[in-house]
Amino acid sequence: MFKYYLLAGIIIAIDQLTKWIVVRTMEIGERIPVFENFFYLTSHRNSGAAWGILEGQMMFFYIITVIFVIGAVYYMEKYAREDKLLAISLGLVLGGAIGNFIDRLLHQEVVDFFDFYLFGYNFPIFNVADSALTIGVILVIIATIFDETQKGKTKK
Ligand code: KNH
Repeated sequence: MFKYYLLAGIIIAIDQLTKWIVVRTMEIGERIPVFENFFYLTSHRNSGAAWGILEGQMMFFYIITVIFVIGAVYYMEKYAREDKLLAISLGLVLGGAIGNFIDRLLHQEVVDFFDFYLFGYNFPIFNVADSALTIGVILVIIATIFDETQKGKTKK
């Protein structure tokens, strides 16, 4: 059980460390090309959620994040023993949500720096916490679907 909280803790540490390095070494708006026309490190701030939606609605983000965290812990305590994949994905969601929560609590905005141009489209700049959240949510969906199919088979 504990190792999934450790995973969340590692995500939070990596997220906060990378954000700290970006804040300390880059000006806002500064861009470092990693792979020309594909991947840049751009120092960016976002006081909203994905695509800058709900800009500045910090109280909303605090409430939603607390719900995400409580939900993740509840399901981790409930299901982690029999479902490793679900536990790992909940650890990712937990780490990601807390990572952005720390930024919102301290600075009322989130530090972003992964800047990808996919087929000419500039995907919103994101950070380690967003990556953990997105991968975690996708894995939760996969784990849930997989469990449903497993239950379906054993029922017959
Ligand atoms: C991120 C997005 C697609 C779509 C949402 C759902 C809102 C709750 C609080 C959080 C939210 C979920 C949680 C209010 C970046 C704990 C950039 C965002 C998403 C999700 C739609 C900034 C994250 C671009 C603040 C998943 C966003 C992006 C957040 C969730 C892609 C398929 C991430 C990833 C990897 N981050 O949610 O500026 O816009 O860092 O913190 O937002 O608000 O791509």
